Amino acid sequence: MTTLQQTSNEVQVAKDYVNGVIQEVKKRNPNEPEFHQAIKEILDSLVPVFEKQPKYMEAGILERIVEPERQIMFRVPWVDDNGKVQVNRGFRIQFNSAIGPYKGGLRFHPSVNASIIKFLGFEQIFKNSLTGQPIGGGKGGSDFDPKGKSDAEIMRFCQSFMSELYRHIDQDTDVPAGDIGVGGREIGYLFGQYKKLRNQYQAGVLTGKGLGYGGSLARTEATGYGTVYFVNEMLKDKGLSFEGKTAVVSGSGNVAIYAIEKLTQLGATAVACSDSNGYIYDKNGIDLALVKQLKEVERKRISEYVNYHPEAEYHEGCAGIWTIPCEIALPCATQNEIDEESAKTLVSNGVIAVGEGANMPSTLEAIDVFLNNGVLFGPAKAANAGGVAVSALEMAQNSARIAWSFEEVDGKLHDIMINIYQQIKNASEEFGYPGNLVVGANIAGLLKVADAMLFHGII
Ligand code: NDP
Ligand code: 2IT
Repeated sequence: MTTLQQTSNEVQVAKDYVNGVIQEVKKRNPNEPEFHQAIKEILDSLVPVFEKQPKYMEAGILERIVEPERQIMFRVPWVDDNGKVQVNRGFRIQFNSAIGPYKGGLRFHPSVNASIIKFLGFEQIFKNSLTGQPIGGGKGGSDFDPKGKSDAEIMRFCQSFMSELYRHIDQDTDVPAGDIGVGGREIGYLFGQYKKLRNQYQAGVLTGKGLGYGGSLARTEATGYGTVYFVNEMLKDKGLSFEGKTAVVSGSGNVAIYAIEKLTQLGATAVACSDSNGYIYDKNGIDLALVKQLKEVERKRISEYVNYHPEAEYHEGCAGIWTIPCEIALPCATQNEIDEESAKTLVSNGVIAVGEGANMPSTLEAIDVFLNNGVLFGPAKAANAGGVAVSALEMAQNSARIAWSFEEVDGKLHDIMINIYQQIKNASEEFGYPGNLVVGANIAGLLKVADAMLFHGII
C-alpha cells in the first residue's frame, strides 16, 4: 500500500469513528437537538486527532466523553407569595472529572431541559480544559423563571433547589456557579442553604460569591472582559484594534454589560444591546451606567432605556439587532441567536470579528458563513472561558484563605485569555486548519482531557 493510500485509509477510519459516535449519541439521546448540535460541532472537528493518534480511538475516548459520568434530575417544590405550591425541575449534569472536580454554572430559565443542560455541560468540558486550570465539566439549572418573582420567592426556590443538590456537591467534587438567571443574589441564597445543611463553611463549593464571604474581585466582570480580551488578540494578530470600531452586543445581562464596559475602555463604541423582548439602538453609544441601573439594580426591561434617551430606538424582537451595521459583533445572550441569515447580514454589513460571549450563540450554518467569509471568529468555549477561569481563581483563593486585588485577578484573566488564543491558534495550524479557531479550540480542549483519561484507565 502506498503512503498516500495509507493516509486516505486513516482519514476514512477516523471519519467513520467520529460519525459512528455522533449517530449513537442521536440514537441514545432522542429529542435533544441542542445536545446533538454541540456534539456535531465538536466531534466533526476532531477527525484530524484520531487520524494522527489512533490510540485515543483504541481507548474509546469519544464513546466515553459523550456520556455524562452522572446525571441528576430532581423535584424542586416551593411555595409562592400567594401560598400556592409550585413545582420546578432541577438538573445537574456531572459530565467529566478527568482533570478536576466538575465545574460549571447553574441556569434558571423556563427553557431549561435535559438537552440544554447537556449541551452546556459538554461544551464546559472543553472550555474548562482550555483555561489551563484543574477543573472538569458540569452544568445544572432549573426551568424556574426568576422574572417577576419577589426576593422571598427567589430565596425559597434557591433553598429548595439546594436541599436536594447539596448531597451531590462539595468543594472537591462539583462546584456550581452562575449562568442565565443566576447571579450574586441567587448564589448567596444557595450558599446559605448549603452551609446550613452541611454544617461546614466550604467557601469553595460555589463560585460567584459576594465579596464579603469568599467571592473573588473581578469575577463579575470576568466573562465580558475575557471575551473582549480574546477578540483583542484576534484583532492584534491582523494588525487591528478596537480603537474607533463600532460594536453590537446582544443581551444586557452579566456578560453583555462587562463586554460593553471593556470594549468601551479599549476605544470602541457599542451602539446596541438587547434583552429577550427586543433591542435598543443608540447611535451615540450605549449609556452603560443606565443599562446597569435598569438591569442590575431595578431588574427592568431594556425598552425603558428610550425613556431616558429619547433619541435612541427600541425595536421589539431579538434577531433584528444583527441588521445594525458593525465591525465587531458579540453575541452575549443565549444559544442559537445568530442563524445563517443573520450571519450573512453581518458579513454583508462588513463585520470583521465575532466573539461568542454566550454559549453556542451561532448555529452551525452561521459559523460556516463566518469562516467561509474570512471573519475572525472566536468560538464560545474559548472566547467566554474567562468567567469559569476566574471561578477557578476564586476556588484557589478560597483554598488558600486569601483574597487577591482586582488588578491581580484581572491580570491573570488577561494572561489566561492570551494563552487560550495562542493555544488554539497553534492547534489549528498543527492539525492543518490555520485560522479556524473552532477546530483549534475543540482539538486543544480535547487533548488535555483525553490524555488524563488515558492515564486513569477505563473508568
Ligand atoms: P444573564 O441572566 O445575566 O443575562 C442574560 C441576558 O440574555 C439577558 O439580557 C436576557 O434577557 C438575555 N436572554 C436570555 N435568554 C434569552 C433568550 N432566550 N432570547 C433572547 N435573549 C435572552 O446571563 P449571563 O449574562 O450570565 O449569560 C449570557 C450568556 O453567556 C449565556 O449564554 C451564558 O451561558 C453565557 N455565559 C455566562 C457566563 C457567566 O459567567 N455568567 C460564563 C460564560 C458564558 P432577559 O433579561 O429578557 O431574560
Ligand atoms: O458557561 C460558563 O462558563 C459559566 N456559566 C461560568 C461557569 C463557572 O463555573 O464559573
